[in-house]
Amino acid sequence: MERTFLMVKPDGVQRNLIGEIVSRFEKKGFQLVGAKLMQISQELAEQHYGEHKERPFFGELVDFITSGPVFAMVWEGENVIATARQMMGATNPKDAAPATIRGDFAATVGKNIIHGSDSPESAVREIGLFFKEEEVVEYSKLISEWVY
Ligand code: DAT
Ligand code: MG
Repeated sequence: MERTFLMVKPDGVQRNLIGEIVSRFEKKGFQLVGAKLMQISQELAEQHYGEHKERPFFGELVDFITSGPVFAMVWEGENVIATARQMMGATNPKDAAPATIRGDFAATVGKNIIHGSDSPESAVREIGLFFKEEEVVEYSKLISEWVY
């Protein structure tokens, strides 16, 4: 089963959106297999956003993601990487469709509420950056027979 890394960013935590966001992925039928509230270090932020280090907004991005606690998660399900990206909405909330997380709750690209892995390669990389192997739990739910 496919896995992805999702994270409620500091703005989402401050705005009390952890429950709302977890609820959307639960109701869709995805399964939570890892989660923790944590403070991201400067070093982890720079690693996580390494692909953007030459971009003009890199400094702001690192400052923002380390500005308060985040809620880091691993979710499992068929096609969860691409479907979660669709449920998140476009990177810039002004382009994000209604009924997406960014479309419903965010107003500006610098505070867009949620991160999600964009490919199988980044999912593996990001899960490995944020979670120890024993922090991701293997389990099954009877309800999955009613989802798949
Ligand atoms: P996403 O988070 O949708 O994967 P991304 O990987 O292109 O988007 O960028 C990472 C984050 O960087 C994004 O969530 C918000 C910020 N960002 C992206 N483009 C930006 C821009 N032009 N100005 C300011 N921040 C930006
Ligand atoms: Mg990205």
